[in-house]
Amino acid sequence: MKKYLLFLLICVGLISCQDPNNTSNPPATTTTQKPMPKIDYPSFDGEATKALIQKQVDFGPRVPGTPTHKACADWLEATLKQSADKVIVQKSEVTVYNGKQVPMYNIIASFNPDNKERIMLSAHWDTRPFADQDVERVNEPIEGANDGGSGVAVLLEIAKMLKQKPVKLGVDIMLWDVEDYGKGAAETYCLGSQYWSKNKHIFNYRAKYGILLDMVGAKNAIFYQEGTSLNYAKFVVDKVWKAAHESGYRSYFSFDKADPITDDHLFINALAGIPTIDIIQYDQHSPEGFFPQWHTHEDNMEQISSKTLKAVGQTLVKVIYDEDAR
Ligand code: AHN
Ligand code: ZN
Repeated sequence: MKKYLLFLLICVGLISCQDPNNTSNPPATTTTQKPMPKIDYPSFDGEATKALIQKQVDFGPRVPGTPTHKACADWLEATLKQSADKVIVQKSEVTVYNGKQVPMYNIIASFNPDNKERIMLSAHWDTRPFADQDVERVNEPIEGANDGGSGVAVLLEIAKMLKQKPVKLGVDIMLWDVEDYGKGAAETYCLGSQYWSKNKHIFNYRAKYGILLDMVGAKNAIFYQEGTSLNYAKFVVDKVWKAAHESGYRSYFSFDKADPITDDHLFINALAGIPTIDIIQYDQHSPEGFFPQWHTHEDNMEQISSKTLKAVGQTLVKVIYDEDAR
């Protein structure tokens, strides 16, 4: 019995010697690195984020050119004005796949607008005018809880957080319009981000990198490292996946690769030259490619998980506050 007690005491002694904050005797390999400041990361609220998706869905479909689209644009602008230092709504008209002209509102909320060190966080806020992956009512608009609502909600919650716990870093939250009015050619998608990439809201706008969110709210989502992101911005993929794993969300962020896709980040990379990745539920081996209810009337609140939203939001929190501490 005494032997066991002695053994236990030795164990406790050894463990207590491994103090991670022990600076009196640092290992030789870390002596040249500057000490990492201890950061108090705010906790990201997945439930509040889910409520922000519900709020968008309650407007009805956010199809460009409809009254519900305009109503939601006004709400997004007003909501972001409560947190951001400056909100710019970039207004124009764009021509969709069938030649029809529709109004476009890109909504851009800036924190620390005078800081030249900036990062860009974005998502599309419009929803698809048709349900072309469904078996019924294929010509009616979808609710777009995940495809449209989820990325926006995460960014609205991030905006609230940046107001509560400010950073010195410049952060731009950009909500793209007319992403999902495409049919056929890839260039018929992402009209809002294409417009911005050719007509920045600020002359000579630059950001170190960008992170796009698309379909980030479904239950059991897995985010693979998507090919376009790897082709243009591998260092951002590495940074974000590392942050996810260090935040405890390795089960959501897989190191496996997925084929390149067309999304807003492609045009931001190719036209604006800002290295940008897409966090998106995409797997070319799955039957639908995207989440199972993609472009159907089942893209509704039932598919949304506050846990998935939390995994994505908390990962962004780590990226933002680490970047600010650099
Ligand atoms: C295409 O379907 C060409 N790209 C996927 C982009 C997308 C659609 N994101 C949301 N809906
Ligand atoms: Zn879509």
